[in-house]
Amino acid sequence: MERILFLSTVLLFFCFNQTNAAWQTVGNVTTYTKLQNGIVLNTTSGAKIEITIFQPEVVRVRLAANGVFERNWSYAIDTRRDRQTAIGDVTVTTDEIEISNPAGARVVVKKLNCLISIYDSNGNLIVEDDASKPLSFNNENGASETSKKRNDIELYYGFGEKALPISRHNQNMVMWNTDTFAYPPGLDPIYQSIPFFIALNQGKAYGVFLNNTHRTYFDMGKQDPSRYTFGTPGGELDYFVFTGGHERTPKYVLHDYAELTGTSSLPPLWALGNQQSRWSYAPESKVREIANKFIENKIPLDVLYLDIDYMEGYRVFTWDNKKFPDPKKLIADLRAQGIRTIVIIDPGIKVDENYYVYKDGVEKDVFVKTVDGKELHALVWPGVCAFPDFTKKDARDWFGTFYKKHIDEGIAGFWNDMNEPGVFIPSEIKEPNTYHHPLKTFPLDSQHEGDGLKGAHSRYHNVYGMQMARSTDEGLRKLQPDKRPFVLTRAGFAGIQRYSAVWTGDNQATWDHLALTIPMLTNLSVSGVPFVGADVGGFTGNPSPELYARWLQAAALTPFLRSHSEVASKPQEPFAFGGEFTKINRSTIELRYRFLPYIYTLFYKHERDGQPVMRPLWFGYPKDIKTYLIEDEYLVGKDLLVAPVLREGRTKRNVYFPLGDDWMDWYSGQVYKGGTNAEVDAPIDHLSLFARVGSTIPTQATVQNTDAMKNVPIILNVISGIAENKTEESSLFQDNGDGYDYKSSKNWRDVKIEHKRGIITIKRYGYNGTFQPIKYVKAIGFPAQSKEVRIDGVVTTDFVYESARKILTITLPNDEVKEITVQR
Ligand code: MIG
Repeated sequence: MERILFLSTVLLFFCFNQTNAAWQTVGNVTTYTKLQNGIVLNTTSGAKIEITIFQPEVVRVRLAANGVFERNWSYAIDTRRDRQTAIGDVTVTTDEIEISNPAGARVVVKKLNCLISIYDSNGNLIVEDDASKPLSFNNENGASETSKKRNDIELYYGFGEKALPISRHNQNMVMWNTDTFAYPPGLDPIYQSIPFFIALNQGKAYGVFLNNTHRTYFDMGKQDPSRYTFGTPGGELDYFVFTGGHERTPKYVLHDYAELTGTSSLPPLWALGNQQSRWSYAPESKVREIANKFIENKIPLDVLYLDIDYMEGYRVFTWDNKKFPDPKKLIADLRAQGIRTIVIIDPGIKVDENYYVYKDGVEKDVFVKTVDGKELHALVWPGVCAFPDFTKKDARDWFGTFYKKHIDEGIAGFWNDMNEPGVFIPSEIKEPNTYHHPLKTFPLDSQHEGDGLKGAHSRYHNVYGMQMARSTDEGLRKLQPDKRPFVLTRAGFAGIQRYSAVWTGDNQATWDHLALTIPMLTNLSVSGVPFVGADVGGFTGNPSPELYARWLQAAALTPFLRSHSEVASKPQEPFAFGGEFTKINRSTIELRYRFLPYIYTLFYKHERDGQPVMRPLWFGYPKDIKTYLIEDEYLVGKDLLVAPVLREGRTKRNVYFPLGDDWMDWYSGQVYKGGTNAEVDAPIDHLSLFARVGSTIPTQATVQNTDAMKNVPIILNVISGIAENKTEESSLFQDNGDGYDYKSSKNWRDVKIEHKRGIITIKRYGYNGTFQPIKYVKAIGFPAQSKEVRIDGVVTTDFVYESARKILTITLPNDEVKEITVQR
C-alpha cells in the first residue's frame, strides 16, 4: 500500500509540476481559421486549438500541441449514427473570439492566454478555464492538461467503474484498465475506464467527456477545491462539454452523451433472468446437479455459466473431453430444463503449434507485436500466450468466427474476461504483486494496429477489452443474425455499452463491498452503460447466509443479476445456505421475475433515449439536493425506489424519499411524502421497495424462467393517490423476447397507460403478434371498496377489494380494453 501511495505521489508530481521546463502554456491566440461549425486558433506557442459546436448543445475542444491534429476518429464515438454538422457562428473582437449556435451553446475565448468559457443556451456560464492554470502541454513527452474553475459545492458522477463513493468530488482518478483481484473499496483504477462525468451543482447539470484512450487522469478538486484538472500523458487533449441545453438536467446531458457514444441494443429477454455462475462448475455432472437443484428448489433460473475449467488446458474454443464428454448433449439437456449456457472466453491464445486457433492466428497475422515486431508473448492461464490485436479489424473478424463452434453446440452467450488486458507476473520477478504492478499487462511499447493509426499499447490499452467485446458482439451478430447477442465483459471504455453488459470484477464477500455495489453500479449507469451488475454474494471469500440473502435482495432489481464466486469458495447458490434462507432467497429471485415486464421495458427505452435502467436518486431528482450523496438506495427507471439493507444484523433502515413525488410501500400501501425520511421495517426476508405515486408498473406472476412467460397475464399496478388534474403516462413494451421483429413492422407493441384520478386508459401501439395479455388492473393503496367500475363504459362486477392491503383488483375480459373507470 505504501508503495502504491509513493508511486502515485511521484506520478502526481510529474503530472502537475509545470515548473518542468518542457511544460508550457499554449500562450496567446494570434490568428485563426473559421470552420463551418467553429474555429481553429493559432497561438504564440505554435499549438493549435480547434473549438467547434459539435451538436447544438455540445462543444468540442481539441488541442494539437505540436500544431498537427490527429486523425478525427475515435473508438468511443458511435459511427453508426448520422450527425449533421451544427452551426457555429464566429465573431471576433480585439480581445475575444465567440463561437455560438443560434439555439444552443456559446463559447468565449479570451485571446490572452487562450482562456475558454462555455455557456449554456440560456447564457449561463457552465465551464470556465482557470486563469491561473491555462491550457498547457509538454513538448518533450506529449502530455497536456486543462484546469477548470470549480465551485466548492459542485459534485461529479460517472467516470465508469470506480470503487469510490457516489460523488467523485475531491478524488484523483486514473483511467487505466486493471485486473485488480479482490480490490479493496477506494482502490483506483480498476477494470473499466470511462473518462466521462456529469457535474451537478444546485440542480443544474453539465457533462464532460475526455476523448482520449491513454492513461488519462482527473483531479476533481483534490489538490485544490477551487478547480478541477484533467489531462493525458499522450495523444490529443480532445474533450466534449455537454451543456445540458435549456434544461440542464442529468437526463439531457446523458442523452447527448449517448448520442455521441451509443446505447445498448435491447438484450434477449432471457439475459434479464437470474444467472448462476461459479469458478467453476465442472465436470458435467456438477453442472447437471446445480441445474437440478434450482429446479427441485423451485428457484427461478435462466442461465448457468461455465468458467475456465471447461476447456482443454485453458485453450479457448476447445473442451476438456474428460470433464465434458458431450457438450452438445449437456447444453441441450439444460436447455430442455429452461436453462441457457454461457461460457467464458479469454483473449490469451496458447502458444502451441498443435492448437488450431494459435496456428491459424499466426498464419493470419492477427497477434499483438512487441516493439521489435515479434509476436508478443505473456503468461496467462494456458501458459505462454499470444494475444489477438483487437484494434485490427481483421483480427476482430477472425476471432469472431471461432464462436461458430460454440453457437453450433447451443451456447447462448459469452463472457469475456482478462481483457484489461491482464497477464500474470512471471515467477522470477520477486517484487510484490501489487494491484497496479506494471507487469500485469502488456509492455507499454507493444504494437497495435489501432484501426489505421498504428500505436503503442500505452495508447490502446484502455480499448483492448472493449474491442474484444466488439469482436464477440459483431461475430455473434454475423453468426446468428436472427438472435440478439449477449456478451459480458470485465474491461471496457467509453462506448462499451454498444457491445456488452458489464460486471464489476472480483469483489469481496463483505458488507462493505455489498454497500459499494450501489455507488459503483449507479455511476456506471450514468456513464452510459445500462447493463451492469456485481457478483452476488461477493467473488472472494465466503458470505454468511445473512450477507448472501441481503446481497441478493440488493441485486434483485439491478440490470444484470448473477451470483458468482471464486474457486475453492464454499457453495454460493441461493439454496446453499440452509432451509430458511433457501426460502428467503427464492422469494427474492421470484420478485425479480415479477418485475421483468417493467425491467424489459426500461431496456427497450434505453436503446432509444440513452436513459439508464438503474439510477442514482440524484439523477431522477436533481433539484433535491438531499439526494446528492445518497448511495444506499437506487431507482429502477423512474417509478421504483429500492432500499436494501446493507449492514449486518439490521432489521430496520432509514429511507429518504426524494422530493417531488410521493412514494408508496409496495407491500403495505403506506404512503411517504417526498422530501421526508422514515425508519422502515426490513426483516431478513424483506426487500424495502417503494413505487412512485401515480405511476403504473407492469408485473407478472413469477415463473421458473423467461421461457415460461408466454401467456402469463400482465398486471398493471396502478399506484393510487394521483393528484386531481394530473396525468401520468407509463409504458409496457412487449415482443417475443429475442430477434429483431421489434425493429420491423411485426410482432411488437408499445403499450401506453395513462392514469388520471379514477381513469386508466390503455393505448396499444405497434403491430400484431402474440403478447402476454393485459389481464388485471390493480389499484394499490386504493382507500375503500369501489362503488362502480366500468370497462369501456360498461359496468362490471369483476373486481375484488382487499381491505387489509388496500388493493382493488379488476379483471379485464380481454386484451383489448381501452378504458377503465373507477368510482370511489
Ligand atoms: O485470473 O476465470 O474476474 O470472475 O471467475 C482469474 C476465472 C480469472 C477472473 C474473473 C472471475 C473468474 C476468474 N477470472
